[in-house]
Amino acid sequence: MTMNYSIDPSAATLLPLAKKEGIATVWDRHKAMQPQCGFGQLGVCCRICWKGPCRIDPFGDGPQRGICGADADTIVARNVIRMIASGTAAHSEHGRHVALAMLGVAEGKLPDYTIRDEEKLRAVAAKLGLDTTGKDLHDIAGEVALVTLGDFQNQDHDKPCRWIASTLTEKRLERLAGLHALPHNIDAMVTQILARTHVGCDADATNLIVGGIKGALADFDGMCLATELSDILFGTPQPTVTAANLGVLKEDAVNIAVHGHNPLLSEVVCDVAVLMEEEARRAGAGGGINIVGVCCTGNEVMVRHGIPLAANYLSQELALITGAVDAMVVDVQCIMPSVSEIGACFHTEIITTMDDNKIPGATHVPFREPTAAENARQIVTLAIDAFRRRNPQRVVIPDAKQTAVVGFGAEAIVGALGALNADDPLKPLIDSIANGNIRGIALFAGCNNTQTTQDSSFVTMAKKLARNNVLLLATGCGAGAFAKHGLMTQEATLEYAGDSLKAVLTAVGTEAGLGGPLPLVLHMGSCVDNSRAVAVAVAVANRLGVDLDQLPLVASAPEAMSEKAVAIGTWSVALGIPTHVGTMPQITGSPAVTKLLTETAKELLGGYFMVELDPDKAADRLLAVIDERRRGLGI
Ligand code: CUV
Repeated sequence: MTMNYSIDPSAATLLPLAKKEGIATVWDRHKAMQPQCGFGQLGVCCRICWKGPCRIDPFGDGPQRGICGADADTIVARNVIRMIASGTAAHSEHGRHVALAMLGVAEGKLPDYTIRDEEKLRAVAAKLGLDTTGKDLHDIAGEVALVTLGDFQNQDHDKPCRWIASTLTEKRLERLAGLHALPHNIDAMVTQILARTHVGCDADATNLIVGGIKGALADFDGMCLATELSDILFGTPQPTVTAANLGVLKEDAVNIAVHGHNPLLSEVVCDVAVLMEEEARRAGAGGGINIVGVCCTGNEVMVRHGIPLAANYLSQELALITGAVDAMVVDVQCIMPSVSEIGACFHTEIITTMDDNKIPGATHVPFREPTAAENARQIVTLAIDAFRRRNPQRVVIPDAKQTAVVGFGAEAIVGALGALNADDPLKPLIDSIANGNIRGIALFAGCNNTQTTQDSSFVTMAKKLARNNVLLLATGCGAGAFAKHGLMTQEATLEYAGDSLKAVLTAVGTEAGLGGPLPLVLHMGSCVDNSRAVAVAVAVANRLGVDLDQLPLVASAPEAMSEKAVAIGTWSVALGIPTHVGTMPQITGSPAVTKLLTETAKELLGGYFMVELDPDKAADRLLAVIDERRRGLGI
């Protein structure tokens, strides 16, 4: 039975244990929820006002309009763009938080943070069109932060957000401007979606979806700025060797899991933990302090500092069931509220840190940037105290741990390629695509979802695409899946890559000093780091003088789940990228919206959604799209 839930070997060890101990996990709750509401699955349930809830009869026998008169198209469109608004809000709050921290650093108000990547700061300032001559580092940081915060404040509708305008290809910007889809202000886009979907407002499904696309592009803007400013503050990822899966927990160490999304907290916890090793040893932890990551916080510290990744989304509860996690420190997003209940079955401290993200039963340590190190010390102290209470009899750390070579941001990829051609780093990649050694590029993103076997679709699709010489990039819980299943190793390249892809990865990896091929899947970071993949694609498109919708580039979220994934998928489509979804999106109750997103979008934007639940068939469809794009380019 376990195998239907997950292909993760940790689940095979820990789910029977959970069952024996009577601990319910996400999979038990999924089962208890069956059958799930069919109206909700189709997206035709409206709860926007109190005359409802209303639902449209998908068989055509019952009501075809809600009480206000909204039909299935209106209801589905409103529901889906509200998801985009929430996803955009989530990512952009994260981005704002980082931008404000950077302003604080520039103003000398945040002693626990610093500028770790000066070169990147200068590159970002130049990209944003700032004149930095004669200015010192802090002044530049301050200007970059203010310009960035301008993307949350600009009221001039004719002036698009600065980050998006300085990131995309000219052709893409023109195309989006032509559709009135270029955002001018991130916050305004979220507000506008909520406003236009209020009862009695926008009822035109097409107009609503275009508004949603604009909102999703604001999400993209927020991601670009979150990623780039985080690199400036915490370092730009470079290839590093680490490990993944629950076997990274240590019996003899204080295990602290950092979980959530925003690096502002986790970075300081990592710094402080190093200084508190001795205290941990005094408490009996011979192995000191072992920080491990969960979800996208895990990805952030993994690609920047090689911190091992313990779990992706669906495995977060399993981490606790090992009985070996002393504290799980969480910030925002993708944290199951159930963690406090499961933590209470053990000695584990669940520590919330953000005042607007609390969980009943958890210990709250309010995290403030000006006192970051002090807050982190409190957190680590709680973890060490919990370690003293740990029951060694209940510790079951699965024998599941895979090596993972990670840290492939745009700079690292260009850097590795530069080892082959220092004067023109993109040339080896472009040549390999042109001569077919690399058939295309696929970006895997997105979550885990109980609607499908955990990690399975990611692994199945990646193996098939790699065999067909597709270069694979990954972020988010998809990256977590590949790391856990050993696909971010040089061995995986040798085993699974098609011959020509293997040759390219070997040439680049060897020249770049990795002592062998690049890993089969390149870990680019967290969900907000999807912007890194776009940066590479834009560089290639600009170099070729084409737009993004001409490149043999596809995206896939085989196990999508969150509202953030809806936002990301939608901007991916808006940027011209054919985007596969492997779980059923809640839109099919409206044939009009479904057609718009899966067919008409292709004419309007070049990108479009492809829904295919079978991973094997999905890989075939992506290969067909890649070939179609290749034909378009005449290669
Ligand atoms: Ni932001 S959004 S489950 S942690 S990828 Fe993971 Fe990634 Fe989805 Fe969440």
